[in-house]
Amino acid sequence: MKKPVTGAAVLAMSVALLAACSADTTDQGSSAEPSESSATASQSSSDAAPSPAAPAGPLPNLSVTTVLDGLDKPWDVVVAPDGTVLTGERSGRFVIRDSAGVQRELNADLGDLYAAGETGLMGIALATDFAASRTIYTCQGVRGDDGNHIGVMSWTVDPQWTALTRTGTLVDDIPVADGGRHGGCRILAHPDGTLYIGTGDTASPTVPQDRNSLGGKVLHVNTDGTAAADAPDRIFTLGHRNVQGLAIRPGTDQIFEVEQGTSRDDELNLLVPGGNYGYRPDRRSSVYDESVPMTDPDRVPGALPAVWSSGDPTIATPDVTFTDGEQWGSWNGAAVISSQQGEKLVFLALSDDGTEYVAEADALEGTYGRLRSLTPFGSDGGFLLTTDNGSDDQVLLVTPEVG
Ligand SMILES: [Ca+2]
Ligand SMILES: [Ca+2]
Repeated sequence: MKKPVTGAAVLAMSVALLAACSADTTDQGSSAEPSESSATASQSSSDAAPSPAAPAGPLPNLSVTTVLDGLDKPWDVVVAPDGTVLTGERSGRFVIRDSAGVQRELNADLGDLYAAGETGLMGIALATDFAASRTIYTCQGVRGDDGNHIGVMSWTVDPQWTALTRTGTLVDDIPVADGGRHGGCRILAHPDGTLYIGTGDTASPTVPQDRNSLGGKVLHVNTDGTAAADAPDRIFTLGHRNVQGLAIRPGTDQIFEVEQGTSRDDELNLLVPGGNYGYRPDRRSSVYDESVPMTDPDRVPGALPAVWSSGDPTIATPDVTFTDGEQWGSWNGAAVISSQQGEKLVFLALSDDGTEYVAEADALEGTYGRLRSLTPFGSDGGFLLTTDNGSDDQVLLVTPEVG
């Protein structure tokens, strides 16, 4: 697990990342303050942005209110322009809090949903043009005539928020394991209209490194399901274990991913087109070997190092978002990672280039049980958070207390 590093080390790290090398040789300072010694950095990194100072103060106190309750494993949550909050239970139910504040269920045909173990109704995203198109995307297990898979489909919702109507299928060939283990699956709707899709490796030894499988990948597709320009065969990045978090860092074009570690090393990764994130659990024939590292540069040459990892043991990290508002003070712009096993949020202040973290702080530890999904909410710098306890689960609104 890497510690916060100096500015010089951040520069060295960016060089290491560009060169696709392990970070193990990076000189790691003990101070979180930026260094003045960046003149020693190599020429290729001389125009890299300097690392920001670590946050000047402690994390603000958090205010938490309940938005939806009485739920059973709400997996994802989105907020529409009219203020409607939509969540979906993994077992197959859409629930909203409408703009009048009323909690109610939406009608939707989920008759072909494959819900088992970790798989079911998972990622939800509003289309970037939702206000005009009323289009919503889901990623979910699907029972098919030729076996089960995980699919990404489009729906429209009526203006009164009474029913979702399925309108198409974008992706129908993401693999799923019998029993649903490591099914992913997160959707990120990019402002440019394309979709990024984080998938799981189906607990299969060869899937993460197999370019003929959509498992253990981050996919990048257009809204008709075709490959985006930077994603041959739809594969944007590979070598992942179980991708359940995707987020754009505000004010940048940096896309971050979180994935679930084995018994250790949940990871936050900065995605680079074509990047291989180094999970290769096929050391023993036909065995899903989870004793391999989450990033294995020896067996996966060029494997990209994580920006942050949990170390040992895993805390189980299903999503990431970013603080976005002056209310967060010196923690504005930090990554926020949710934790199921650790029952907390982890805040990470990042270097400008996104390749390193410069400070870490925990919040809400042990307060709401297992925590799953994170979604930016509104103009007061808050975000929505779903719990993952299996009974009386909630969608919470978390905001920083000012002053
Ligand atoms: Ca990795
Ligand atoms: Ca999210």
